[in-house]
Amino acid sequence: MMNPYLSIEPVVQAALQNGQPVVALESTIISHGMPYPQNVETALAVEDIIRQQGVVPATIALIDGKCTVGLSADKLEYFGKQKNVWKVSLRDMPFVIAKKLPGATTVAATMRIASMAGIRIFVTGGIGGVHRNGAQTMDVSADLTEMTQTSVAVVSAGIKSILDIGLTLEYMETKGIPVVTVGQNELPGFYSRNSGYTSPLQLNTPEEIAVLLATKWELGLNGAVLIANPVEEEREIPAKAMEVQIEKALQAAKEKNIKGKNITPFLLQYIAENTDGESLATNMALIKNNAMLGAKIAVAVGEETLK
Ligand code: PSU
Ligand code: MN
Repeated sequence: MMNPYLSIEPVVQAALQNGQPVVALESTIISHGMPYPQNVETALAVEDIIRQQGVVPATIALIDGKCTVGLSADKLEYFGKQKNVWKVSLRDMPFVIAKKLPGATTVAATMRIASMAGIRIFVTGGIGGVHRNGAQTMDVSADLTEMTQTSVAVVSAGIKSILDIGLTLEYMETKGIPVVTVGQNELPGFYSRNSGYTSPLQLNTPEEIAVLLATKWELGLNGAVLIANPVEEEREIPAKAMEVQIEKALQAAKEKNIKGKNITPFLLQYIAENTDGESLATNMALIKNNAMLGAKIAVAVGEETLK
């Protein structure tokens, strides 16, 4: 029986039933990660890229007491424009559903709902992780704990250096979350192709990634795989230039005493506003780049399971 809190759009439902590839997408990135109207533009473009690969996109959000899998263009517009949308990670999920409030789902919440719906591939921009100073503040994103238990592949552009990348990698090693960089041996740093950290693993094709996913899950090793896809060279912002912006944003957050779930959206917005739209353009480009890769992985996973 289907979970009564789950509402799957008919196109997505049909694809899942027929074994066609489906890719999940998050909504926090729309409501809290980018400004309007670029957020909606990006959400629509990302879905189109996925469709062009013969894959069905399923953007996930909380609407009217349901975990909704697959959003219409109107709904995407709503989540991009509306100011009172909750940022929902696992902690706030039961509250927002019980109260039937509109909720944009983070990586953690989106992964859980994708898994409930039977979707194995999820495309985003960047994940949450261990914050700088995380050893003292204990600010560790629920994205990481969710990745330890939910078997969904997370396609990202790496880990943004608003976080402590080193501590985040240590946590993922402890918890058995493979981190795979595509086509290079250095972990990308979201806006930049470089992060200063060697990637734990490297694979070069969607087919190789599909085999890794199948192997992990067939071994009974539950949990996510983080796939790090470097942004295109023409679009990257060098790590050094970004670091200046990040330091400024962290200082502003400290002065304003921003904490908890508000810190990530605050930093993202601060950086976007202070880089003259350049970081936003990079952000849009890398999500599209990830959508293309995620769709190809979804196709390859489909072919792998037929073997
Ligand atoms: N990192 C990014 N871009 C984002 C986010 C993180 O580079 O948009 C969003 C994602 O939705 C992620 C969430 O799941 O922020 C993490 O929030 P927190 O650190 O509060 O767990
Ligand atoms: Mn946090």
